[in-house]
Amino acid sequence: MPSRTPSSLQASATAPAPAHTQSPPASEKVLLWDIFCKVIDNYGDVGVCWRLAAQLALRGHSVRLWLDDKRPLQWMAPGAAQGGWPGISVRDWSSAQHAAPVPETPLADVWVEAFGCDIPPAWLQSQVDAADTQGRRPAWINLEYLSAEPFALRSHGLPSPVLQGPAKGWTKYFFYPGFSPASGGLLRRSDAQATQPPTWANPELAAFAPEASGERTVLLFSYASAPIVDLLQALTGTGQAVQLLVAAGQSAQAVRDALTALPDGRWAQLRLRFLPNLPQPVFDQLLALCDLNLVRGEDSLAQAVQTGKPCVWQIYPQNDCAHQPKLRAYLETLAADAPLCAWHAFWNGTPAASPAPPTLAWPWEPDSAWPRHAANVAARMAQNTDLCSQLIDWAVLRAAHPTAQRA
Ligand code: TRH
Repeated sequence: MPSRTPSSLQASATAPAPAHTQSPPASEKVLLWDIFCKVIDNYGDVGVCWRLAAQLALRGHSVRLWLDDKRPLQWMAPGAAQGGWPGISVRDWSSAQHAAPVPETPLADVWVEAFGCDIPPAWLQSQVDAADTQGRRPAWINLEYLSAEPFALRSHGLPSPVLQGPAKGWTKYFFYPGFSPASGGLLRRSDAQATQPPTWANPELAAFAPEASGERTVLLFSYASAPIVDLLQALTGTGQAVQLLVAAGQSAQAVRDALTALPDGRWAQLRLRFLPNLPQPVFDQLLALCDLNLVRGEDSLAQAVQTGKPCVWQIYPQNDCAHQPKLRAYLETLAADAPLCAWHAFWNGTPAASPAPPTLAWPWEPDSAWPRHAANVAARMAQNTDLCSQLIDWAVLRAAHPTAQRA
């Protein structure tokens, strides 16, 4: 099996500039990207694609982001759907589905199919015709879900021949995000202020700043299946003033249900603050400011891990527990210690988990190793080439050498 990264790319895989440095090398060729995203459920599909689009645009590239549901952008990236973000044009998936595109959609340099969404055939046919006319083919990437599992590393960068449809005979390539230097890497924070240290003085966060009395802040961004009552009880038993910032949606509903089910007053020393849906850059800053992040899905996990702050991941629950191997692979990659594994077993309802919450470790406890471990993991991630840079490197190489194989 050929090596994953052509030697010419390995040079670019050296340790990148510190995380969140957006300014590209002056020599970087800018490209036109089509990113296709079908929103399955929750927000991560849009979240990842928007983050990638924003990073590409910050580096001078042009992006057409094709979405079948733009609604999350109303709060995730206000103004984006109305063309408010330079370099990014948000397009209706349906406009590619029912008719060949109008001439203003010139052939892109790169196609990114997010999470195997399959490009609409009508649009694909017209773009294949354009490719045949122009004698060049876009670099075609299937951007997969983040995973630490071994199969993802084995599959990263491999070619996938197109066996049917308008592009029969073409080749697309798998890109797997990951935590390892041999993976596709992680997307960094996508805002232009990403180089600025986050602060509670941010106008959109100031209302949620902790009290000066040494209050700790925990962010809750979870699925409805999370053991919320056990969490609230555990938080009230730490002997530490805590404010729990509850993300909008499933988390907020689950907390409100818990409060209804249990007598008032039980949570007296716990400050509960319900958040609005925040713009993605603001949410990223919040992750960097909290003492403990309880995150879910993939994108908020990737961001939380890179903040260097302690975090616990609630993996997307699946009926056949297929998500458990993915969780185990993540914890192994982090070299998680027993308390962190216990937290994840409790928070994900892992069958072996004790029915009642174990004595949960808290990162603010004296001599806790958790903050140091989290900072070490973030430092490791910062040394990996980020996903956006890897995608650009490969697409630029492919544009210059159409037969270039990343395999
Ligand atoms: O919303 P999620 O659970 O999405 C997940 C992922 O898409 C996962 O791949 C998929 O398998 C599963 O759904 C079905 O969690 P995730 O991945 O963290 O995506 C949330 C996005 O929303 C992320 O980009 C952060 C962003 N966000 C904000 O911008 N503002 C907010 O206030 C909140 C709560 C989230």
